[in-house]
Amino acid sequence: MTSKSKTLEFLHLREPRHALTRELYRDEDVFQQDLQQIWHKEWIFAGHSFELAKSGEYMTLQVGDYPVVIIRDDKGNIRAFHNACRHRGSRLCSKSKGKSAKLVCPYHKWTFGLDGKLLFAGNMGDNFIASDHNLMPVHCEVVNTYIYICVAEEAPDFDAFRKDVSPFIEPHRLEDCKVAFEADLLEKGNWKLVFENNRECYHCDSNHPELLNSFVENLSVAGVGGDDDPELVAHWDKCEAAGLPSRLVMDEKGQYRMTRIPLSAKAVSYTMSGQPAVNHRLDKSGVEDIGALLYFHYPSTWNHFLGDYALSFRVLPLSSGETLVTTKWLVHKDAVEGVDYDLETLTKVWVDTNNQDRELVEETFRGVSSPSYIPGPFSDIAENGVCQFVDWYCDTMKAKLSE
Ligand code: 3BY
Ligand code: FES
Ligand code: FE
Repeated sequence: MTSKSKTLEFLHLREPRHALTRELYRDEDVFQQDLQQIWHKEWIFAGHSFELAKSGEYMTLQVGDYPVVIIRDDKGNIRAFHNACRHRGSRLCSKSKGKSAKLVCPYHKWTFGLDGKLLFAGNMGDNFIASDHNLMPVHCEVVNTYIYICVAEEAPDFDAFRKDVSPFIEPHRLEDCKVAFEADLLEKGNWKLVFENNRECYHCDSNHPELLNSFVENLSVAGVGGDDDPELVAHWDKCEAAGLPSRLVMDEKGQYRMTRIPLSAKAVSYTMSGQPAVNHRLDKSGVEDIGALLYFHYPSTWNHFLGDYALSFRVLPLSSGETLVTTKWLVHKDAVEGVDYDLETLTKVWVDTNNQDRELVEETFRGVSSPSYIPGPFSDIAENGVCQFVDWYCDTMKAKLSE
């Protein structure tokens, strides 16, 4: 049986409104299909344009089998390339971030311009045509500082997402931000468990004491809709009157969603006290308690925007049982550490929350790895979000595997 048909068979064995089966988390063919059908085809969040402020600044990441480098060129454009030399394939950049006037391969010094052109290749003789060996571009789009890349030859449409997400992020003025703190977490679990865990707060009461100082689970937010929740509708109305798009927007295919939720009474930020961590607001709405704007885009990112800071999360699968989660704490670029904010106060809640979530993911990965594991049912009340993610995954995979 091919790896495709084997994966399709596993997908058909999933019962509606139930967790995924052991094989869908553990099987190596399924993982290869996750890469080929999703990670190698979809738009993947890489990082923020303000991290590449000057020309020559670059960042690297690994999207499944593909090493990618993203760089700001001499004209100020952000470009992405396959991070593999056109000579014998060495990675050009091995650091996760850096700055370089040109991309010089460490192996035999082939040298590429920031536009990907091969500028120098020693000892290649007269018949060598340099322009046949430029770097291979990777699709790259930037929306309100969010750099998305797609390693497929043909990328899916990006415009619908751009049109939907941009009005939500715009008032938070991310282009005026900097990364105040960044943390990589290597989670020993399948990437789908990481996103499933993020899409429900059924686990919050018993696991996230720090987060619950400010975060209130709003059950209608997790799934779709929310129009029937008077508190949520009142929050949307208040924020929209102040110029902040807030009403839930869900992609028709379920790949992305934006919505703004209220925080608990008196809390205006994710801090232990509920008070702002940064003495410099991002938005100009004039409303103090705007709550949190949430946006996710499958399979690679979820995000929170508060009045005083924002958080971006990036998920990358390293193997069937290992996932890299990178969190960035974004503050206004003029906010000074030690004066306008204190790192411990800023990062405490989500450093703790991330660690707690990592442990939940790892324990679940251990449990679902048992041959005795039988997928249990989702709660109709508290697990509509996680069911929405799992349905998106199964529907997307089935559609692509049957193409
Ligand atoms: O995974 C979590 O704990 C987060 C908290 C906020 C949204 N999500 C449920
Ligand atoms: Fe890059 Fe040889 S592999 S110069
Ligand atoms: Fe959690």
